[in-house]
Amino acid sequence: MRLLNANKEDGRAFIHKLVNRFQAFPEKYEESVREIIKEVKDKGDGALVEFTRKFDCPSFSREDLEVGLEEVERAYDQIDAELLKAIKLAIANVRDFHEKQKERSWIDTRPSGAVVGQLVRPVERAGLYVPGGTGGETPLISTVIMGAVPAKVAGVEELIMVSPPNKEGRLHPALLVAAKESGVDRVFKIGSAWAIAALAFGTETIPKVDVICGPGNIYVTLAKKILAGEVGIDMIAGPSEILVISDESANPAWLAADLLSQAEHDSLATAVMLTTSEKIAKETVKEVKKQLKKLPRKDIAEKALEDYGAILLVEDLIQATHLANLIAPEHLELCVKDPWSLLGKIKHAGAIFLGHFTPEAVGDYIAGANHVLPTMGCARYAQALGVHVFQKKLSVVGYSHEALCEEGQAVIKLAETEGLSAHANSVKIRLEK
Ligand code: HSO
Ligand code: ZN
Repeated sequence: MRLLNANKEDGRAFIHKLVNRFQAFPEKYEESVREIIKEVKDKGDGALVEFTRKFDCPSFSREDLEVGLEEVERAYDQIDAELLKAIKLAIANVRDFHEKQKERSWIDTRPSGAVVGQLVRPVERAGLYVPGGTGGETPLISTVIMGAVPAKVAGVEELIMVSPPNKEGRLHPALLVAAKESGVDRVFKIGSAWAIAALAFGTETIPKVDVICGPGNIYVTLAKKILAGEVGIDMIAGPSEILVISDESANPAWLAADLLSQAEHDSLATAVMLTTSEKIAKETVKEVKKQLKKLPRKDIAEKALEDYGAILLVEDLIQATHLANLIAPEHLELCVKDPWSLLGKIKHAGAIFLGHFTPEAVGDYIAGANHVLPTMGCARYAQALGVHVFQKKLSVVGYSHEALCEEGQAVIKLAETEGLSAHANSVKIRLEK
């Protein structure tokens, strides 16, 4: 892992690359994704079966598309009691956190007698994409929970989950249990760009949804980007990112573990630390090397650290917060003596983790905050997946005769100035005696 100085040439160049990381978003697969989308639009289920046979499970047929009730019941027998307990705790915490995000409808009456307000309504049907996880062997249980619970808290009537089957045409039992426990209504075994297209258009078997959420690989992400508008989407999510800010009070072994925890996600992941302490910087570099050797996903993590991994020395913690705001990381850990004193200075980050005993992994799994977060600098304007993705606001307006008398002239004036006399007439006609 490289050790740089944020105030020297190489450090500045690395920060520049980091700040502009959205530009590295690969668009080169766009043509093939567009072709996949067209196939699904034209051929429906037929295209889904064809793609799934070719890329996931050679013996797949149309009858295999939906997960049956017995399959879900069997899944409960296939996972251990401790895992079920962990799933239930995660769901309870995620539900508790997201309940607080719910917005209320409101209606106000003005002195004129006009009534204005907003109704908050859920979308009727939502789709949740859950990645396959290395051929179905590393099921992203937490991603099921992070997508499903906010949707159900929002009041979505029908929640559809999709995930690619393994070679035998199955989904991991832990995924099915997490789906059932989180309130998912129907589960389909399809993945990649064809799953997104199926949710966006609907097929003979797959219901068309209003909103699609959840992370995925580059094919999934490009399909969401192309179909956004046709269907609502949560965000364009890139590879995982962690930015750690540390001072001399931090523990290098813990810092290294946290950096590696995100590097192991993806060879395109970002794992960066800004530190005020040269001693901590050097020891963390050593620790990363040591811990990396023992990781089963060593190759992935190593590649990530090569491209987007660095430890940078900064002048002081104030400079660290300035740089963090510029980078707008998905995850920001404040591994410093007094994290609360830095919190007020953080303007842009997907999620913030306070102090030495809050590794990002607690947020990934159990704290209740959502782990689907804006990446690639989008935290400058975007936020975590949440209840808002599944709700919309409907404006409500009601005028009385008196209210229209009071404000109608202003409508007439504005409408006539815009050259829209029918608009003006619709008011005049009501004000005539
Ligand atoms: N850190 C990932 C989420 C995740 N971690 C899932 C473990 N499982 C992106 O925020
Ligand atoms: Zn993670």
